[in-house]
Amino acid sequence: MKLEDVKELYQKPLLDLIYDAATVHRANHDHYEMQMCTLLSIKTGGCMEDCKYCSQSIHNNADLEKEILMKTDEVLEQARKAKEAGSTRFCMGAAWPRVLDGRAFDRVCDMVKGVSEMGMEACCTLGMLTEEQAVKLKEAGLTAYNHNLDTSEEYYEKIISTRTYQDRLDTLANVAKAGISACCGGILGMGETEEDRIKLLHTLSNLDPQPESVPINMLVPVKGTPLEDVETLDIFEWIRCIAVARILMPKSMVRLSAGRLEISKEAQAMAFMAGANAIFTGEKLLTTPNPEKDFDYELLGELGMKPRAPYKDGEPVTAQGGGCGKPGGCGCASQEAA
Ligand code: SAM
Ligand code: DTB
Ligand code: SF4
Repeated sequence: MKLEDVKELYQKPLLDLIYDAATVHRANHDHYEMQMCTLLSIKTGGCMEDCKYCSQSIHNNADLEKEILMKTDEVLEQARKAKEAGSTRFCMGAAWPRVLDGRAFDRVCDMVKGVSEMGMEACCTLGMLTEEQAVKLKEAGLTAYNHNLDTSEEYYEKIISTRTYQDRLDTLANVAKAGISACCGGILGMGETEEDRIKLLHTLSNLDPQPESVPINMLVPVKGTPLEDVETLDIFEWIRCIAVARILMPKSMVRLSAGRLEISKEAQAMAFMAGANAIFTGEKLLTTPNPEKDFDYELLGELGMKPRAPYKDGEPVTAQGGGCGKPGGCGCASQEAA
């Protein structure tokens, strides 16, 4: 779709937009299902990039303990716990600007292999990546690689100066060449304009192939970062972006990522209506807090929704759905992996 058409869509009356997005959502997905995912920071802090929003950049002054790359066993233990808690996708994040070949990367490949063998979708976000490294991750069993465009190309250089938009696009191309699905989205509420949000959605939807997953992060204003005092984005703008993402990328998982802790359950329900169908569960994202598991399962229950089954090679691993398979789920661990 052309930029002008995306703009026209974006500016529709909100309730019409949500109605249209809900229609697209129901035609392409089971709208009762929510994919539950867990994040783990496998290497925390000390990152050389200067992303203005990030707690992990050495250029910022966030109060954060740096941690070296975790051991494979520890990561797989966390993955097992996440699976028991009902998660079907496990995403490992490292505060690296780029992947360097060597023992650390080999260890990450072992982690991916272990998570995949548990019957969970394995996802990584490790910064920039070459095609050869992407192939290694694919061979280890990686389902998806998270690499966000974050905002429009124009606003990007106001947020990050140590890399370019083209660097991001190059990594996304390497991921696609290796046959790995891309998880690619952005951050809203960084002081960008409506035009920037429209351009981001336009660029995301014109990626070829479209991202399998589109994380929509609401900025978590971390103390000690240059964006700590940025004005909070109106929640209807957040919902508008989710609806437009759903219409432009009908088959993608639209993933509510950072920022949910500050968003009311009513607004989250509206986002589900507008087509969001994946959330990160667990009380921590990478370094910032997230709603507790009970909040999420209660909300799904109240709305008559249920956790989604994991998918491997396009086929569901379980026939019943996540947890016990009851609508709304109960957070139980009775998930049988094939
Ligand atoms: N270093 C890798 C990279 O930048 O691609 C991976 C880790 S990075 C923390 C993953 C994503 O988290 C970023 O692309 C950004 O979209 C999101 N993120 C980081 N800090 C955030 C914050 N304070 N609020 C919202 N989203 C944030
Ligand atoms: C994404 O887009 N959001 C997640 C995941 N991909 C890796 C990360 C959110 C991080 C929020 C800030 C933090 O916890 O440090
Ligand atoms: Fe580093 Fe990623 Fe944080 Fe940027 S977003 S500072 S690349 S960890």
